[in-house]
Amino acid sequence: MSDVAEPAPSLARLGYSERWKALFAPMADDDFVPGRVMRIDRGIATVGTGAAVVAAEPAAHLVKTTGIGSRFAVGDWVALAMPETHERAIIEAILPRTSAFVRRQPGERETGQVVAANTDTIFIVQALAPRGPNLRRLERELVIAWDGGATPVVVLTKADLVSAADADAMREAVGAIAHGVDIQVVSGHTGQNISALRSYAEDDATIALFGASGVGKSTLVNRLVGADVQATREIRDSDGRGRHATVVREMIFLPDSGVIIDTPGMRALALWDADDGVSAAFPDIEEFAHACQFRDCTHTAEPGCAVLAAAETGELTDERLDSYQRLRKELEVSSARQNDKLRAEKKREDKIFSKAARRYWQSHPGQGGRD
Ligand SMILES: Nc1nc2c(ncn2[C@@H]2O[C@H](COP(=O)(O)OP(=O)(O)OP(=O)(O)O)[C@@H](O)[C@H]2O)c(=O)[nH]1
Ligand SMILES: [Mg+2]
Ligand SMILES: [Zn+2]
Repeated sequence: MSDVAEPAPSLARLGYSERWKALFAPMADDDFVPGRVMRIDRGIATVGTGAAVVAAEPAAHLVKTTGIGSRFAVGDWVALAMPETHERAIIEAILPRTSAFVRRQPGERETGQVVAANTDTIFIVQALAPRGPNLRRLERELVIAWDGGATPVVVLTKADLVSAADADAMREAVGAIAHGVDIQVVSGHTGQNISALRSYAEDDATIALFGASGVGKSTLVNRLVGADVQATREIRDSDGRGRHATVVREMIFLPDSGVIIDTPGMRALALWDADDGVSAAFPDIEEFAHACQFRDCTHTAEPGCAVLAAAETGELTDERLDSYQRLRKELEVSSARQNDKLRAEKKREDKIFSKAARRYWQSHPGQGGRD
């Protein structure tokens, strides 16, 4: 066993609540200790156990299992075995999550990827400058946040680069999309409104930051911490593209209470199984939909569709309906792909089975097999 860092944060500081205590209790007997994944680096987790901070790797049974419940993410609570003879601790189980930010695994169509787990609040960060918030991306980010069970907050940063009037106008445009969501206009450079962000960290809460590369996530972390703990991109690039400043997902402790998970900017943000998220992100459309004639109305061409009627009268804007339809369509396509994959797997299994069966009947003639 080797310790990675010191001093170790206490379990309370890591957010170990009654819930986690209760979930962990049945495992305490097996010489496991509870811990929280603070960082992941090339498949190796850095886990805080209260007593220590240790490097850990997943047990073989987790590696063999597919599905997002068996892939650990930053923010996960885990049961660790700490074999004396072993260089690293072993993650034996991942406790059931309260929330997860899941996107489709880039480069793979049929797998979800948990970007952060067990966060109370998600700061969806967008920059007010140079181009202003990307509303299409924001819709997608909101869907994923809602779907994963954490409360999204839209953080519009770099307010120092725009006039107050422009900031107001952009905030209003965002408000038209982000229904029922707090919107905070801040600056990582001047510190404007940072105290409002700090309030989400009360009671040892966990916050995660999401947003495109260069929007200013790590700069906000440094402001919240009050020190330059995270590297930020210092080279000025006018087109906002360029290298990622942050390369790993990592939990950072805020001064008085709470932790914040900084993440590298995500370019690809494809939806994964997020039906509930779409419903939650479009409460206005769900409201109209109650009055649709058909319960399974898709709001595309059905008679008696209350959503289309609302679009007709202008109660619902065309852009809003378009966004909704676009996201639904994307989910349909991705779930059809998942089904294809399941069908293919089933077919393969059937084939293996029928081959084995055929061999069996060949060697056991006259036992009721097909003839
Ligand atoms: N004027 C101004 N510049 C900012 C502000 N926040 C960040 N920046 C600048 O924007 C650039 C990117 O900031 P980062 O904090 O590194 O962005 P990031 O979102 O962490 O980027 P990745 O780690 O690549 O995902 C840096 O040059 C920052 O100095 C702000 O509030 N105002
Ligand atoms: Mg960063
Ligand atoms: Zn309808």
